[in-house]
Amino acid sequence: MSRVVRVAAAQLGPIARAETKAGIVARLVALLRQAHSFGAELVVFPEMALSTFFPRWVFDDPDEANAFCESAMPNPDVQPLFDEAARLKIGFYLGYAELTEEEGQTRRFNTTVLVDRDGAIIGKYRKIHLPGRKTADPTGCAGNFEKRYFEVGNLGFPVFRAFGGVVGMCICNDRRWPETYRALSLQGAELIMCGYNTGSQRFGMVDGARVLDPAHLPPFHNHLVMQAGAYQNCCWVIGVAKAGFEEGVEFMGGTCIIAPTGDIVAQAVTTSDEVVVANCDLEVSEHNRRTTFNFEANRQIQDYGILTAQRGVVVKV
Ligand code: CDT
Repeated sequence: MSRVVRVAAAQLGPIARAETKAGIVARLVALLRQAHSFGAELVVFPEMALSTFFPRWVFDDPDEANAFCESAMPNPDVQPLFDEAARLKIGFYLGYAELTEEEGQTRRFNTTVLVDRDGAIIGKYRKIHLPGRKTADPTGCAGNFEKRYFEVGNLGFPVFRAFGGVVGMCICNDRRWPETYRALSLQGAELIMCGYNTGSQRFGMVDGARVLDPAHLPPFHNHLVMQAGAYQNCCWVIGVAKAGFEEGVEFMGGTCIIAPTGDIVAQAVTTSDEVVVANCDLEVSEHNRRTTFNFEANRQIQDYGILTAQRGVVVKV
C-alpha cells in the first residue's frame, strides 16, 4: 500500500530590501503555478518568504523591524497567493515575520502557516530555536540578530492531519536540533517542512581572530541535520532555502526533499527561484517504524539530567 503526496520545494532567490510586496508575491505565485504544472499538491516556501531577511541588520530601534512584518495572514498584499492556490487546489507552507498584539503587548514571531488546498489556514508554527544575538557584535562574526526582534515561539511543535497524512513544521535553525524532529515524530508526523535563510559562510573567533569556517561545512551541516532527522524519525523532510546574494550576503541553496531513508530524492541546482518535486510516499517508513525505530518498543527514556557543567570543564566523578 502506498500513500503518496506530491510535494514541491519552491526555493527563492534573494529578496532585496527595496523589493515591493506585490513583486515578491508575484514571484511566489509564479513558483506556485510551476509547482502545479509539475503535479504538486503541496508547495513549501522558505522562511521569511515575504521580505528580505532583515535580522541581518541591527536597527537602533527594534521596532523598525515592524515594516517587514505581516500583522494579519492573509492580508491584501498576500491574498493573490491564497486566491491562486485555492483556484489551483494546491496547499502551501509560507514563512513570514509576524507582528501581533497578544496579552496587551506588541509581539513579533518568526512564523509559518500551513494552508490547505482550498486556501484555508490549517495551522501555524512560531520558530522556537532563535539563533543569533540581541545586540551588535563587536567581533563582526555574527550575521544574525533574530533574538533582537523575535520572541521564542509559544505554540510548541504542533502536528496537523492534512495532505493524506500527519505533517509538521519547523523553521531554519530548528532543523539543527534533534528535539524538533522527535517532538513532531512522537506526535506521529510523517512529513516535516522547514524553510531556511542560512549564510553560505560562517565566522568564528579563534585565539582572538575572526576565522572563516571551511567552505564545505555550512552546506554539509545543512543536509546532515535534515537527513539525520528524517532517518532517525522515519519522516520525509522538505528543506527549502532562500538562496543567493541578498543585500551583500550570500545565502546557501541546497533546497531538497529527503526520504525517511535519509536519501535526498530531489535537490535544487541553482541559487535562484526554482521548483523541485517528489512523490512522497508516507507509507515508505512503515517498516522502519515497526522495527528499528519502533519508539514504543525500543526507546529508552532515562533521566540524563539537565546541563550541569560547562563544556570544556573537566568534572571529576
Ligand atoms: N535563519 C536562521 O535560523 N539561520 C540560522 C543561522 C545560524 S548560524 C549556524 C541557521 O541555523 O541556519
